Amino acid sequence: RTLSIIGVPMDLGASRCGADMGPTAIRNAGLVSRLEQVGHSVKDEGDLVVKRCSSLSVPGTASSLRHLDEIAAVNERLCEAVAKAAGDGRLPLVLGGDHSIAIGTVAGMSSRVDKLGLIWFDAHGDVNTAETTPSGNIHGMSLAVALGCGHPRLTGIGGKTEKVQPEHTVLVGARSLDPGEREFLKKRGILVFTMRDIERLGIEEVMKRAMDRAADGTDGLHLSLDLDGLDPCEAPGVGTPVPGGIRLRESLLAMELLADAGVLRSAEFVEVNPLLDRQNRTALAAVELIGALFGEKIL
Ligand code: DIR
Ligand code: MN
Ligand code: MN
Ligand code: MN
Repeated sequence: RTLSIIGVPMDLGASRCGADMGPTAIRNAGLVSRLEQVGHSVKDEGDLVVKRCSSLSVPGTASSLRHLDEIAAVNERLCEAVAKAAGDGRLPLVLGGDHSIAIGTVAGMSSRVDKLGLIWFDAHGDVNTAETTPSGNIHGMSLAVALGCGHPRLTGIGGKTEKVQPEHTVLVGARSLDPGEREFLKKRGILVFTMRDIERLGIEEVMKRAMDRAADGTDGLHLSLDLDGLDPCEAPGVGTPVPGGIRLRESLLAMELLADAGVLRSAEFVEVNPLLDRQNRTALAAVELIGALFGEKIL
């Protein structure tokens, strides 16, 4: 397979700086050579340009979307880059950056894939809107935008407003949802596997059910993986760690099951924050997961 790596050094969607260094950290953890060892041919397209902002950590008012202009502009360009790669037959692998960049990735893929399924691996729901956000941070809104809900500057990126259907969208790893998010997920009937479900069913069964939803009746799926879905003891370098997460070994199995199913059209790995990390552990975990997702085998 031919892959396109697209880095997005974005940290405007969260209120902590450092996620902008994620793409560099993941590359330095050995990403390209790992993919080449599995036999893929890799085109590293480098990083998109994201404007620096000095007032990043200044508290903004909740319900006003912070850095909307620049986030919309970057996601427009990301959408184009992803659509171009996919249109040329390369599988887009997007490196973040905070999770607001999923807006552009999903928009780009949905312009190339008729019916796109979506697996959202995350401790959070990312389905806030301007009305429900407790923080004003757009990284907590990107799944809502992909489903067609949110600021028109964001939902308007790419062709259609609804990039994915709720019945083809699955959340895996949820353990920190805001009240408005619970309501949003319930109202739209989105399948959510919380940590409780993973504990009780096991990750294999959860992934089987997740793929049933996201891959059945679609033309393949996008994996949007927030590293904070993992347990912070194995992925400490994230802006909003939540204890009690998915273990690395379970996450690796999840990636292997996705690889075996052969339904993946694109993937993104986001929220790696080297400033909060220890010895690049989180970027190394990301590379392990990417290796498994793209066919590394132990035997
Ligand atoms: C929270 C945190 N739900 C918000 N979200 C995070 O600000 O909307 N998403 N951390 O990754
Ligand atoms: Mn997220
Ligand atoms: Mn998260
Ligand atoms: Mn986030």
